[in-house]
Amino acid sequence: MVLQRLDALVVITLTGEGFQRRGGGATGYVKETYLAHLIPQSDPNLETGDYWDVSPALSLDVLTKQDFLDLVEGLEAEFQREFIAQQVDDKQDRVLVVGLMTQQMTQQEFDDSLAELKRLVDTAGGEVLQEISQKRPSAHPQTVVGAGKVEEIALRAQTLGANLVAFDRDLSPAQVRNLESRIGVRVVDRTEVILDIFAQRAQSGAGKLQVELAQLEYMLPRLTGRGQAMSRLGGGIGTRGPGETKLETERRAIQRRLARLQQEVNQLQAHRSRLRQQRQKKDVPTVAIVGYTNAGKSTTINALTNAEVYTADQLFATLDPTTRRLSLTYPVTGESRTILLTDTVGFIQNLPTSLMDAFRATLEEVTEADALLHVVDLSHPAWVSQIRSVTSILSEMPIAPGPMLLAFNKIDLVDSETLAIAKEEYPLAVFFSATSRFGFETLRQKLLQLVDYAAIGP
Ligand SMILES: Nc1nc2c(ncn2[C@@H]2O[C@H](COP(=O)(O)OP(=O)(O)OP(=O)(O)O)[C@@H](O)[C@H]2O)c(=O)[nH]1
Ligand SMILES: [Mg+2]
Repeated sequence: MVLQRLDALVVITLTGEGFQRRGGGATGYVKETYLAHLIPQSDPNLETGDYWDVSPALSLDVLTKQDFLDLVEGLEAEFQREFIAQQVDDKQDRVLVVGLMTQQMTQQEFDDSLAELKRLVDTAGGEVLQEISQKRPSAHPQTVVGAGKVEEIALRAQTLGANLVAFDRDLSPAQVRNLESRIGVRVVDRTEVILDIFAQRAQSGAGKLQVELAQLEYMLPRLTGRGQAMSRLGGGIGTRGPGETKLETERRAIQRRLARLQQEVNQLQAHRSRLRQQRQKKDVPTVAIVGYTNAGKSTTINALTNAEVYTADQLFATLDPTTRRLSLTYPVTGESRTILLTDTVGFIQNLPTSLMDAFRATLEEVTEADALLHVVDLSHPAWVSQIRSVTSILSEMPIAPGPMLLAFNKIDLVDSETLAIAKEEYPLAVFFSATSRFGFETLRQKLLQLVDYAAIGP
C-alpha cells in the first residue's frame, strides 16, 4: 500500500455462486470483505511491528456503509500531526542505516562497522531511527541489497518518516540513483556522512579549503541525473559545507573550482613544508600523534604540553594540526631535551580516498615526522581492528621510515583481562591514561627513547 501510495484497500472474497435479482442488481456473489489501512506511527499496534490495520471480516452491507472519505481524511490528519511533530527539529535528519554483510566479513566486523556508522550519523547531527541489514554473498550491482530489501527499506522509510537512508559502504553514482528512485528519499553512503562531519568541523581556512576539495571531488561524478526532488540543496547530511552553494552550478565551473582548490592545497602544502624545514634546521625532532578517531590523541597532547586542543567524545573532533613543544628529562643525567609533538586528524576504517588526497597538506605533518606516537583506545571493543585500520592507512601513505611507539590509552576504563592480553601481545607498548595521567612518566621516557632511536636510525 505504501509503495502504491494507497490510503485504504478493500479485499473481497467470492462465494463462487450468486444470482441476479429480479428487480436488477446481484446478490450472493460476495462472501466477505476486509478493509485495510495504514496506521500512524504512534499507534500501539506498531509495537507488534504492524504498519497496518486489517478489519475483521465484514459483510458487504457494513462495508458499503463505511464513510471512506471520512476514514481517509481522519488518518491523513493524524499522519500530518505526526509528521509535524517529527519535523520540530527540521535540521535533524531522520535516518535509516543499512548494512550489507558480505562473505568477506565476519559477524563482528559487520556489527562494529554498523555501530560505527550509527555513531557517524549521530555525530553528523542525524537521528538514527532504525537499522536494517542484509546478508548477501556480494553486493547487488544495481541496488547493493536485493529487490525485496529495497522494498522493505522504502516501506520503513515511509512509515517511520525517515528523510535519509545511509548505507554502510561506498555506493556508485548509479547505485545512489537507483536506490533513490526506488526508496523515494535521499540516499547517502558512508563517505558522504564522513565528509559531512568534516564540513561541520572545519574551522580554519586550511580545514575548509581541504574539506571543500574533498566534497567536490566526491560529488563531481555524482552531479548528473539527480531528480529535482533529490536536489542536494535541501540541507542535512551530505549537503553542508563550504562547497554547498556551488554544487548545482555547471560542471565546468566546478572543474575550474576544483583545479583552483588543488592549486591552493599545493600552496598550503609548500607553506607547511617550509615551516617544517625551519624546524628541522633547529634540529628539534618532531613526533606526530596518530591513531583512530576518538582514541584520545588531543587529550594526550593537552596533558603532556598544556596545549588547548578541543577534545570531545566525538568522532573527528580534530581536523587541524597543532604542534607544541615538549621538554623531556633524562632520568639519570638530568639532562633535558625538547621535542615537538603534533596532534592531527584521526583515522577511520576505509578512510575515503578523496579525503586522504584533499588532506594531503595536513597528513604531511604525519608523513614528515621523525617518529610516530600511535595512540590506541584500549577501552574500545574494536581496538584490535582499529590498530589494523591505522596501520593499513599508514602503509598507504608515503611515510618517512621513522620508528613508531604504540601507546594504549584509557586504561582507567579497561578490565585487567584486556590489559593482560594487550600487554602480552604488545610487550614494548606503553599503557597509560591521558585523563588520569596514569603511566605518564613511562610515556615521557619512551618518547625520549623514541626520538633518540629516530636520530640514530634503525
Ligand atoms: N576515561 C578516559 N577517557 C579518555 C581518556 N583519554 C581521552 N578520553 C576521552 O576520550 C574522548 C576523545 O578524546 P580526544 O582527545 O578528543 O580524542 P582524539 O583522538 O583527539 O579524537 P579525534 O580528534 O576526534 O580524532 C574524550 O571524551 C576524552 O575525554 C582516558 O585516558 N580515559
Ligand atoms: Mg582530536
